[in-house]
Amino acid sequence: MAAIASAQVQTAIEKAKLNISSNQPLSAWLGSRPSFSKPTRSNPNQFTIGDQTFCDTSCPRLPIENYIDDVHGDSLPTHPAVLTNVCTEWGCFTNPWTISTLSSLLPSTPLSLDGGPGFARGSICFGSVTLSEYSDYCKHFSVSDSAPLYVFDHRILSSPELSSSFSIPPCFSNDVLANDPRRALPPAWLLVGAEGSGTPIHDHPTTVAWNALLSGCKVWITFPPDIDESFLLLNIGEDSSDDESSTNSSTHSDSSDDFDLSAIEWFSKCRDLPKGAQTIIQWPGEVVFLPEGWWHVVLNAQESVAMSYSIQLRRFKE
Ligand SMILES: O=C(O)CCC(=O)C(=O)O
Repeated sequence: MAAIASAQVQTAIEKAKLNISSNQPLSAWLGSRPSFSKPTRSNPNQFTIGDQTFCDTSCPRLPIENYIDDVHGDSLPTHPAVLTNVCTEWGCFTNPWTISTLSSLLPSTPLSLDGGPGFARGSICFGSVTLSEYSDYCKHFSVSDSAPLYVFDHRILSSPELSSSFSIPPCFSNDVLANDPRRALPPAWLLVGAEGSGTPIHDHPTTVAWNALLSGCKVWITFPPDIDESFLLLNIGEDSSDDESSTNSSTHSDSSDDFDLSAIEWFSKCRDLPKGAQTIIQWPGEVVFLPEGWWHVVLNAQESVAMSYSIQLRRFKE
């Protein structure tokens, strides 16, 4: 690795790539990507990638005022929902955080960088980059990568520069796992994503998640906790739709070989969604709420800035 690194590292992004996956040459990150048409404000409910079109399935949109007195979140839904009116008065929404505004607020702060192709999926906070370096990557270089890197940072939201720009809704204010050493991952993440970056499919078995989008556009697919996992894996093979030995449709198989798909690969390989799956096209100011155990895969259909929280409510029973 040292030999590869000294020969090839030129930029912070390249260094991050080698930290994220030291056994892969930089060339392994490059590749073509399926083209997609971004949802737009005039056509806000539709997203097309390759030959697949995903339409927003009208997930319930619920005003946060419904939960204003529920400080333990007991009455939050048990299905995915979009919470509205959460961010209306937040400074980071009225003067929205974008890569450019955040770069001015945090000119030289290193932030954690992850994402990329399937081989990098196990990485959590292995890479590091400033927002101006990441901005440069988004503008000029991310398009050469088969799956772009994604700023996913769990420290910066509590910094003085950012923490006064938003407030935690009361229904998310009591985290049973606060200060609990059994917590698997930190609760609060700033997400800054190039177009085409995303979060591969996963669930949070014991925590609910809420994700506030401040700029850009995200496309989510969610699945109930009891979904047949073969639907998630999408190990459809490059030409399985032509494979006559395949008795099932090309939507799924029971091999786990492709569990490590990046979000963009997952979307481009996905065919029909099973019953119970939801497609959510999320716009700035909307908060996606996911109950405990729901699976999700998320693609930044436009360059996006969001914050993502994962907390355990007292309603969760082992
Ligand atoms: O990329 C995203 O916005 C989704 C983030 C997510 O799934 C998570 O934080 O658990």
